[in-house]
Amino acid sequence: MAVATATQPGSKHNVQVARQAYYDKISKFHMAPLWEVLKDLVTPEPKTDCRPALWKFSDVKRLMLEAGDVISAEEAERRVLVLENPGETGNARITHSLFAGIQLILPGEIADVHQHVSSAIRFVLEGEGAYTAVEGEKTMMSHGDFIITANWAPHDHGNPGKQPVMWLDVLDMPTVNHFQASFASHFDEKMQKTNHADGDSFDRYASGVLPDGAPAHLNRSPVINYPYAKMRPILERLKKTGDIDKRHGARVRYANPINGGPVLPTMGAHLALLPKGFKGEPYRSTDGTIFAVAEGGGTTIIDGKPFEWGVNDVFVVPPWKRYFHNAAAESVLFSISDRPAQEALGIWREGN
Ligand code: 1HN
Repeated sequence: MAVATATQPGSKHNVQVARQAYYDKISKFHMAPLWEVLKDLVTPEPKTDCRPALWKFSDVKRLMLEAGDVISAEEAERRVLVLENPGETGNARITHSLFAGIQLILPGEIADVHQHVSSAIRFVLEGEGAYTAVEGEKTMMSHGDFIITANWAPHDHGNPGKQPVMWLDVLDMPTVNHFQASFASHFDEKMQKTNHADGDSFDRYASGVLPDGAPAHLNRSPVINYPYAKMRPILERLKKTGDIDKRHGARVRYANPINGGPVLPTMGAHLALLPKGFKGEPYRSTDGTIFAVAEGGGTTIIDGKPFEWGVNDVFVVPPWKRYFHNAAAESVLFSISDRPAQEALGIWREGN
């Protein structure tokens, strides 16, 4: 009986050697064998480097205030600490598609006006007295306010108040850079001229009327600030009438009042109230999701591991990892993800 050895034609070893020689040859023509990598490219379930992670506000605040001693807002352009996903260290992202960071602006500081293709949202964590100016509207920032800065919208921030102000920034920058479509520009002046009063865009577009002649199609919301003071009572109404989703709690979706769609084409956000003692049912979806705690305290089990959270903590759930929330106290969770982008492309899925 013939025994295959390393020297026989047709042996496993010879096949490997012949294939490698072939791969080396085709590589000179900038070609490669799909069959060697197919299983890693077309996975039966989502594959991600993103890991579940949580940032305690007590750490974030202490370290962020130290950054105030190290660099001024002007020198930094934006004094932001990147929340780096531990599975994507060095890549300046919290999920594969989204950037998240914490920004600090100290009393007396301004952050100059600029614009870029990346859309941004801000969710205000702590402090009063700072403003952001977006597309001619200057809006004061308070805890829980959800502020959008759409693609190419000029924006600058300032703090004429007395307290340090911190907020969560989330940008679709990794998505824009995936398409290699980034542009940015600066203005000669440090602050933009603002002729729209605080709350102007909310009152104009989100009061059941629209300015006559407003566009019927707009792929981003014209509202700059969705104030927490206006959103919080709506959650209370949902709670009172028992409109509580078994997975998400009493939840609203931040909407574009022009068409009911998401606030931005690349990012969508929700605000959810979890009643005290809420024990959520498991949920998973293909959009890796960033949570910020507006109120309360509880635990979210992500992929079998508990993450305990309190006010202003930020945590992230990777794509398709199963999670459920337990609320020790009545809690309010803000969340944001790339779901609108995935839905537009027809690739978003959810499950339990
Ligand atoms: C940016 O422009 C801001 O305008 C914040 O406040 C964070 C992160 C990456 C790129 C641009 C801001 C940012 C950013």
